[in-house]
Amino acid sequence: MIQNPDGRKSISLDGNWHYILDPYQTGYLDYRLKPTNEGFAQNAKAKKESDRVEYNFAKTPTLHVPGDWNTQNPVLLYYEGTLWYQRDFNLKKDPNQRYFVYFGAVNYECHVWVNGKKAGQHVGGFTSFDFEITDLLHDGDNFIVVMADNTRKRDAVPTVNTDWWNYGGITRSVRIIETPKTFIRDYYVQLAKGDSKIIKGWVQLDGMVGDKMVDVSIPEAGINKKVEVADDGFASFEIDRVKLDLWSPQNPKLYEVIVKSKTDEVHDQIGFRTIEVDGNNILLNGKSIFLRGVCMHEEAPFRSGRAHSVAEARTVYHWAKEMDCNFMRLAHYSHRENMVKEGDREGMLLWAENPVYWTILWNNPDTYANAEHQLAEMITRDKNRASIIIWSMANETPLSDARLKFISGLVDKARSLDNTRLISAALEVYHPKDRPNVVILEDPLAKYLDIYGCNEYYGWYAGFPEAADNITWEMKYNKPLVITEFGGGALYNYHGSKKTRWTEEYQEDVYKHNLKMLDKIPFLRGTAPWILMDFRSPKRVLTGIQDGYNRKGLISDQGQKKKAFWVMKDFYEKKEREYQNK
Ligand code: GCB
Repeated sequence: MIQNPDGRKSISLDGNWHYILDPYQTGYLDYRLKPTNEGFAQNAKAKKESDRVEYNFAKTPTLHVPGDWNTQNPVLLYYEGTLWYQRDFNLKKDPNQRYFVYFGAVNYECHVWVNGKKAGQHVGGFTSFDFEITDLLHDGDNFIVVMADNTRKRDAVPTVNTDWWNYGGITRSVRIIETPKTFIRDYYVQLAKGDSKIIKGWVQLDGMVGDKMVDVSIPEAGINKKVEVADDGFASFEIDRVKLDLWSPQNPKLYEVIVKSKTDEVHDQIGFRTIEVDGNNILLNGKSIFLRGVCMHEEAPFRSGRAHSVAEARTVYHWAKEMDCNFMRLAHYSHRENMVKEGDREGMLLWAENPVYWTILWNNPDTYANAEHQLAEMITRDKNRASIIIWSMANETPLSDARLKFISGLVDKARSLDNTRLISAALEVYHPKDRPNVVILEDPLAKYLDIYGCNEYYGWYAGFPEAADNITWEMKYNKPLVITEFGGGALYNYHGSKKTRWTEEYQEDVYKHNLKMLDKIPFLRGTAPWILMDFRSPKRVLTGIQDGYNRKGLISDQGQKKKAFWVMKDFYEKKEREYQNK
């Protein structure tokens, strides 16, 4: 994957693309259900009136890219299956350059052709990828065809059952990146684990044609390091005795970092901070912090659908800051790059998550390979972002040996790619049979994690709000606990007694009782209630209340704050004061 597409010379392919809805995969399979010669990918046109060509992109309507297809045409709201996209573009091809088509994400599987020739295919709905198309491009007019398929599959990651909308299509930006023959494909520039005086990193060149040196410089910090490149284009480096103004929520300082080779140069904005655990504490730049968090899906405020813009990212962060948050759990999959970059600028600490959700096929090696691949893509893209402090492996996964092997394998992979961030997962609560009022945190996966993440729903799925009052928490490990979900549903502006489900008063009461319980846990170092904003989910079928939305938002899908929002804000203001002098 090409690191930092924003820092490259590129042309955008965002805009209107023609599309053909193809539920029977006619563009791909013949009437015996055998693959054709890549059917619609050819973008064939009838030349004579007698020609039989049974499709014509030029006459079809368009969809906007980036964007899910579901919310652009009412016919597509529930559509799950195959859809073909096509657009023309013009490009002046320089014979001395290389070209890549870069997708921010396509949900879920996609196949890409340029000028009728296959460029590549990709699986996984939330990560970026690119294909080299230097040899497929023409100088001048070109066309690109993408087949996107969001069919849910039992052996996929995530699997068939999730509590969010399966938005399909080219959900994030597309561009063509132009590079020199030898270019800087990837780089990693971060403080060494727990050491604010040493920068450790590496650079990977692609298409080595004898470059010997790369330069890594941070002019504002007086850093300029020349590094020798090995034959495979790889160069690792260490810069010690650095003096940097450290990144934090109070001071989201970003430095311009320039990586330069003989033929290429990439500029990035990177923040430097350390993140560690020490017993029950989470240390940011060596100082104990409390993660004043909230969860969020990649759902667009006000309009519903997949969010994609910077403006939408800002809206969400500003709501969270209004609640006095310093932390956001980006659930349940990798969110778009501009969300994470905006997190860097806003000073929001982030939890990034792989879509290993509920009950995927733990014993299936292909499912594991898929999960590991998506994890690697997430870390590859975001490993230079100061805001991301936690990689989450999974959410609410029932205990079994196969699951333990699967997720601990992912932990090893994550640590091998990035040893500086913390690893966690959102786990479930367990009660010992003889002590029903005790939560015992003893998931065997915890041994592999830096932070014990835990979801609980006292007062919503488990009993009434008072249920939380008598519960005490015990943990078998000397680690920080972060409550990665709690909460309950309420329809905005539905008022009544606190005993009436779905009222704002009921939800408020859930929050009050839960926060009282949680605040007593000595090893608690963060909370992220579920969820900042109502979001679409086809599982939520209660007419008049849910109407296709999960209503656990502290804010409605139209941006209206519910009563529980203010309860959370009070709690966070108190926590902020408490941690100021630690
Ligand atoms: C959970 C899941 C989350 C759901 C939420 C709910 O435990 O992790 O994806 O949306 O509960 O609302 O039930």
